[in-house]
Amino acid sequence: MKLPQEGYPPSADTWFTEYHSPNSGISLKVKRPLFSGESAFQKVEVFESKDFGNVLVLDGAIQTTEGDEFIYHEMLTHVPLCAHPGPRRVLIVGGGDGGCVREALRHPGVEEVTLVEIDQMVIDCARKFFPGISSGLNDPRVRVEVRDGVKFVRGRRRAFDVIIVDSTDPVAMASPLSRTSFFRAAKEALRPGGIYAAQAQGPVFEGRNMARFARAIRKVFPRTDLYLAGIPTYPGGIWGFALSARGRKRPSALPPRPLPRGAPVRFYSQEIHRAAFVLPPYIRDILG
Ligand code: AG3
Repeated sequence: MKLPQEGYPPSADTWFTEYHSPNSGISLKVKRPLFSGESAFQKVEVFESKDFGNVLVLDGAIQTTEGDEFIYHEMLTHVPLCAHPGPRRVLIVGGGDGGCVREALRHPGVEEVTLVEIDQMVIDCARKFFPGISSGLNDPRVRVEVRDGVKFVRGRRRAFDVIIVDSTDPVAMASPLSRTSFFRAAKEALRPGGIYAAQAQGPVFEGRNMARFARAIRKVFPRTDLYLAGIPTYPGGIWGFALSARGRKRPSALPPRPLPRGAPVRFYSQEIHRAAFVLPPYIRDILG
């Protein structure tokens, strides 16, 4: 462990900072820039960090780091998939890095995973700079569609057991993914007993957005429960997810099926699954 004075002040080296407010943010020391490009949709950057491995940044916001991606991808994928009694067809909207695809493929019953990512540049960067995350994209059970997820979902009827929305923050490009019209289309696209899960922002800096998101989704899926995981490189370090069920039971009450023995998960477990729905009172207050 380095003593703080050896690595400070940060200005002597190159640091990447994502600002979470005008007054705070997270900084990672850059070992080496790897990619910077402007797609039709967003600014795409990849760099190697000292502490978290390779980092994918979209429009200035950290999306994925090799060091802590397992927490986010396991929690966004296994919570809905284990809450479903027997998922066979899975749709992932966004998530072009392939992390949710990789996790979904750990379920032996899953026959088909469709990934609908709007930005080819994200997929290309994932294949090149995040091989351990994107590995599942070449699996024969996976169909990759480079398309707008909103348009893809519209008009599909009872096609999927689980829909996972792994989007960027719901500003600009990703905002249609948190509108009631999208939630309605997604509900139609679910088979009976289907489960919907989405990243729902963090309560620390985005509490109001998180509350708004919860209200919007409950208009379409009255049975929606929020759950949390600690993710070191996301704003505030605590991240929220929404789990919605088409059926009659509250999604947090659906007993989690076990993962196959030996599945290489590092964060998810049945205990974590149940515990993640227990919200601290200050977060319950934020959510109203
Ligand atoms: N998608 C959601 C990341 C949100 C992070 N927000 C931020 N850093 N402001 C992550 C994609 C991973 N597959």
